[in-house]
Amino acid sequence: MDFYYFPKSSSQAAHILLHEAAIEHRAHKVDIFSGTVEDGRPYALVNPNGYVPALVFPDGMLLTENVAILDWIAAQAGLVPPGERGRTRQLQLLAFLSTEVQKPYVRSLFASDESEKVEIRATLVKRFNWLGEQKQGEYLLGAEFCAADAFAYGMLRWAALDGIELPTSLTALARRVERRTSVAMVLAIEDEAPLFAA
Ligand SMILES: N[C@@H](CCC(=O)N[C@@H](CS)C(=O)NCC(=O)O)C(=O)O
Repeated sequence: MDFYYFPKSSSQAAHILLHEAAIEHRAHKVDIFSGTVEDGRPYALVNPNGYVPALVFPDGMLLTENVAILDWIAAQAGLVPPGERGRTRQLQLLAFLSTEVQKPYVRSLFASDESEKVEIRATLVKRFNWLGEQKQGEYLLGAEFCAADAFAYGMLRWAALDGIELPTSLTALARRVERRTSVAMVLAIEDEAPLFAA
């Protein structure tokens, strides 16, 4: 299976989960600004929509969208919270992170005026506070690491690097997630440093 990513982007969660689930894959770095894969191929030939992450299965099927990719990897490796509504609850948080955190965050980077930027950042503080209130144990959805933790970790890195105020429950979560071997492996591949280590 082929996995396409861009360092420091939202594709980091899928990258972490592929390692967490020990799913064999070839990781291809994409320059999302020039639209080129590191081997020189135009990325549009892989994903016509141009964004990462993307997974290409051995039969050629292209899977895009963080929520779908993370849900698929989670199902392969049991990274789904237990209980009748465990998967649904995880999908709720994945969709929240995708639409209520990631998208507004990216919009804030390209906001044309300062007041719009300030407004989006204030909304993000509220979103992170809500996420912090959802935390049910050492991880977001209980005692075990799940796919939502990987996505949350990537978003918490963005927030921390950008000085967005985070509740202590989430900095504790990020510190715990950062101690996982899968995270250390992906940070090394993506040439990034740990941010939350105690
Ligand atoms: N709808 C996609 C969006 C993913 C996304 O926004 N990826 C960003 C990196 S964080 C990207 O590749 N942007 C480049 C582009 O849109 O051309 C998803 O939810 O997975």
